[in-house]
Amino acid sequence: MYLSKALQDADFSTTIINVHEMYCKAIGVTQNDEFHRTEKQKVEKRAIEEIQKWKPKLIGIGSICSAYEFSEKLAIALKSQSNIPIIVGGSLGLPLKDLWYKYTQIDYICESDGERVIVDLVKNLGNHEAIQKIPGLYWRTDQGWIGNLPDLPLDLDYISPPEIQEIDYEFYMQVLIEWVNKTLPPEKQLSNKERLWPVVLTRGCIYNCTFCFHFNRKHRKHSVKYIVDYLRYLRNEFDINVVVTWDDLIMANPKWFMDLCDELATANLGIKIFTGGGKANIITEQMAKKMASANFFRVSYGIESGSQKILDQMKKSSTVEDNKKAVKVTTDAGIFVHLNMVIGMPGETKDTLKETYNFLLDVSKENHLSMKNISISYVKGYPGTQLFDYMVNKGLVNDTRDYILTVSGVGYPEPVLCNLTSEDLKKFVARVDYAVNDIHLAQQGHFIIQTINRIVYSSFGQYIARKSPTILKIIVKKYIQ
Ligand code: B12
Ligand code: SF4
Repeated sequence: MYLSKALQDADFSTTIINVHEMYCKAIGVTQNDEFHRTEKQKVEKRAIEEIQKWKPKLIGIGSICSAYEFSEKLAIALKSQSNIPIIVGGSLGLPLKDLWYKYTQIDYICESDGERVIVDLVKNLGNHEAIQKIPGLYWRTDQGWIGNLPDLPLDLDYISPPEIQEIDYEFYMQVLIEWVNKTLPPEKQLSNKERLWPVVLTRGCIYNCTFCFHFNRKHRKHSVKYIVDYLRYLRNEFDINVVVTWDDLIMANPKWFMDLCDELATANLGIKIFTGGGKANIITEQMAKKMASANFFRVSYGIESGSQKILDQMKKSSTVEDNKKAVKVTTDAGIFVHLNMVIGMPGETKDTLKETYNFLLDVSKENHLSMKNISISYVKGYPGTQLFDYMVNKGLVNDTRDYILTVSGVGYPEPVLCNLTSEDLKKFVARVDYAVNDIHLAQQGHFIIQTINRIVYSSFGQYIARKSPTILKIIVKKYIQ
């Protein structure tokens, strides 16, 4: 949508084929099921046909590495029909450049912001010399990719906000509400009458965590005025009353961020903000209070681990104490806090897991958290990250394409990167689930449900779970979660 707007501003016409929306409309929001494979393939065939019918001057493909399988298929199908130039961008592009080179005939890869790159490219199609001067663009040669360093202005206001009516936004809002609600407890969930839209206020991150992908280590931002004006526009024109921010690290520049909070509080736009991108070593009591007065109602932090050894190994630049403080100041400010945890990093042991277990129990007790505040992922190395390079060096990935086509999501422990087994990791998650629920139910005075929770996680409950997992799932869903 950003790229389309930039091209339209430069007087080119564009069409967005939103394959994600097509999947959602055909099969619903959860599309990972094997069961849906045939339906997905039908959608993909339709998407390819639509693009071929349209015969554009340039085709751009953007997504993340998990969409490589279809994107490769798409690029091959399109190139087999015509020689329309194709450019790939986002984290789907550069981290997978070797696969794009070997398995497809795509012409260009964009590194970082695409707004200027795509406009310059379209303007200069056919003029090879001019194309080779575009910052942030890679082009195919017989020797491989050659490219120019990107031009990354720290002030993002040169970028026009996307036109939300370019896609079926009413439908997309419902998809997003469903996604957001999965992360909130019942009393905080959004009704389907609410109007939610994603926004990007800053781009990039200054940190260097081993499992996270970035093109560079810069943090770039819009001005406070740009953001307030844009949110006002969304409120007035589309009645948006909730926004979700997709920034990597929203609070990287504390002064700018607190100024933004002050302006939003003064503007009083009637918009609630759901955000990720919290950083435990940056948040302070004062910042959390300002966030609350600016109507931030949920913030998540990459807490990751209760073990300092693992935090250091991840290059997280935060301490266990920072993490405790972040949860406390956020909760005290009346904002729903979300803790993203990741287990199974190289070096994870029973002892480091025990530290994480104790950490989660302590913060849950102190701040009255439930499992709705906590999500535990199994670590995954994606191309472009230090963790992925580690996996390649250790021989855990032999062929990047095979890996990317088969790697599971963060809800599955395999491949295991530490000396524990996938069963150890799964048991850890179950233990945290049980213990945090147990504390929460007692704190809420729900003693009968607490007893059910205890039975479910007792040896007897686990025996039933093995015999009939569906019954257990129903009990957990109905009474405990
Ligand atoms: C929102 C988000 C999600 C949402 C997506 C919701 C949705 N409906 O789209 C959810 C929570 C579902 C999600 C899930 C996952 N995500 Co995610 N997600 C993000 C996030 C925070 C924002 C993406 C975004 O829209 N950014 C805003 C746009 C404007 O920026 P952009 O995409 O970079 O695009 C610009 C440039 O890259 C370039 N560009 C992009 N595309 C194109 C195309 C062309 C042709 C051109 C020229 C340029 C271009 O121009 C754009 C404008 O300047 C990013 C981190 C980030 N802040 O970018 C991670 C990120 C994309 N996610 C990531 C990952 C790993 C995942 C998961 C795989 C995690 C997991 N293991 O489960 C899953 C995958 C889900 C799936 N089914 O595939 C990684 C991807 C790493 C990689 N190497 O690909 C990222 C980069 C986080 C990180 N720093 O590591 N994610
Ligand atoms: S995990 Fe968070 S802090 Fe670390 S590099 Fe990624 S966005 Fe930055």
